[in-house]
Amino acid sequence: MAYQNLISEVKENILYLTINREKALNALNKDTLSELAEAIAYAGNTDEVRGVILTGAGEKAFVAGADIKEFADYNGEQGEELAKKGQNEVFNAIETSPKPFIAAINGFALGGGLELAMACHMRIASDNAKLGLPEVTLGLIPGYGGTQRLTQLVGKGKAIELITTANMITATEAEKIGLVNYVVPLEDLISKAQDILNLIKQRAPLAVSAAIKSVIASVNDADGFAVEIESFGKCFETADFKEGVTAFVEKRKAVFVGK
Ligand code: DAK
Repeated sequence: MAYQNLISEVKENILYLTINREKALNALNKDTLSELAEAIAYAGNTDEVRGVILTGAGEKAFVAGADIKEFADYNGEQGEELAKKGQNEVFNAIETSPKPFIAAINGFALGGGLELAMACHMRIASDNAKLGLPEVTLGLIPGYGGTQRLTQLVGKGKAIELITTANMITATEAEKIGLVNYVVPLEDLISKAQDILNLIKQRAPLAVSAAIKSVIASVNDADGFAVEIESFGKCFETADFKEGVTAFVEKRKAVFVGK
């Protein structure tokens, strides 16, 4: 897929998405959000992709926020339209994707950039990364789910502190409060994300998707227990379930087909 603001490449069943506006610290403008929306939908719909690594171009920023220059003169209606499209087609679409998304945070993850990372299923940060939600410095609040997802990840007290002070924190602090899963040197960032996805690739694809769906139901108003029960039942109907238990009994490695 050829995009203007996004580098998209599938290698060994992993989709690598790199937001490519390095001069603007990979700030999210409307076109970038549209391209992301398309790539996210593609990842969800093709068996070729077993997981996604989302990162930013260069060594300075993952994403330094929504593009402030672009939305500076938006009116309420345009703001609402941007919010609806972004929330549904990008942020919620990542969170509810059947494929695991890992944010590889290679520098500043601010505002909408941190919100994008929080919509992913896991976050790995390089040791130079800085994370924060500075929206109140612009007279805004996080608008791509940040107030909700930060609270889910770090709890109410820390979320309110981070959002109302607009403080940036280091990758190490972010790991301490549960905002990122791991902190690694910048040069190991992508390989750490690959290691996780390579493990997931060995597991039963439909079970992986069902597990993500059930976990996400716990944070999204749904009855998570009911979702888990239904998803669990569906696993019994898959060929991969039969293969998994047969392989166990036969003391061999399971070969899953995603059916
Ligand atoms: N938007 C546009 N351009 C940005 C940008 C951003 N968010 N962040 C950086 N840039 C641009 C800079 O303007 C500069 O461009 P030139 O001046 O060279 O043309 C270039 O990137 C390099 O940045 P700096 O020169 O500032 O680099 P420094 O190393 O000095 O500083 C910095 C790095 C990350 C500390 C600084 O750039 C900075 O503070 N950036 C802004 C961070 C920020 O406030 N981000 C949050 C934005 S608010 C919505 C939902 C959510 C949102 C919006 C709408 N809806 C539901 C509709 C989210 C809002 C936000 O994210």
